[in-house]
Amino acid sequence: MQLIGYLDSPFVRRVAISMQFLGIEYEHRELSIFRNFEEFRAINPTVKVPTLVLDNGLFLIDSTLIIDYLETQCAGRRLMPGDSEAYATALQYVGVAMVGMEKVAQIIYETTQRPVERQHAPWLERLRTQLGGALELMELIVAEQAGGGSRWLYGEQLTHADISLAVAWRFIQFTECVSFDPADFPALSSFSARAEALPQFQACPPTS
Ligand SMILES: N[C@@H](CCC(=O)N[C@@H](CS)C(=O)NCC(=O)O)C(=O)O
Repeated sequence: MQLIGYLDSPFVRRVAISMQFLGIEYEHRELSIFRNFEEFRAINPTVKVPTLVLDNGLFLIDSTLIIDYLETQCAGRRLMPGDSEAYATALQYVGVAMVGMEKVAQIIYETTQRPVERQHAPWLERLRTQLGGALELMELIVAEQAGGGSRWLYGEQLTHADISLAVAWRFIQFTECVSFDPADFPALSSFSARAEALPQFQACPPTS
């Protein structure tokens, strides 16, 4: 199996880290959606990362769908809480973290792919407001459900909620187009520091 995409994409990184936790081996292929557009297009005409190329040549896209495949078809277990109520909250937390990632990605595209004079300020303002909303929720989730970042959300084992929140915060914090003071997000900062110290996260450094 080949996972395509740089780990500077939080969507690629959440898949890579999940594969570490699930013990699934893969080849990592670093292709850029911009610099390697034509090469990428030959593999996957939609040019989206993450792309997972299966051994039979089929390719999968979208981190959540890829994770679904990996868990149900390869690992036989899921990085989700078993209890129904906890499962629902974990889905909500993953969703909030995914919006955080998505809004930063949209801000990056708006500010790096358009000439300055063509950038639409109200649209950027909207994206930043949505990102702020996601971040406030992320901080609240970790503060209330993970002891202010001193523990994981659902006990000893990390779930996709833990992985997504940590990956999203790392992405948001180190992206130049947005700036937030970590001091305003103490729970997320300490949660992220603990997650980033784990071998599964260390194996997937967000470099480009
Ligand atoms: N919902 C998708 C989002 C993936 C995504 O937007 N990836 C970005 C890179 S961070 C991408 O492929 N951008 C290229 C494009 O949209 O044209 C997922 O979870 O995989």
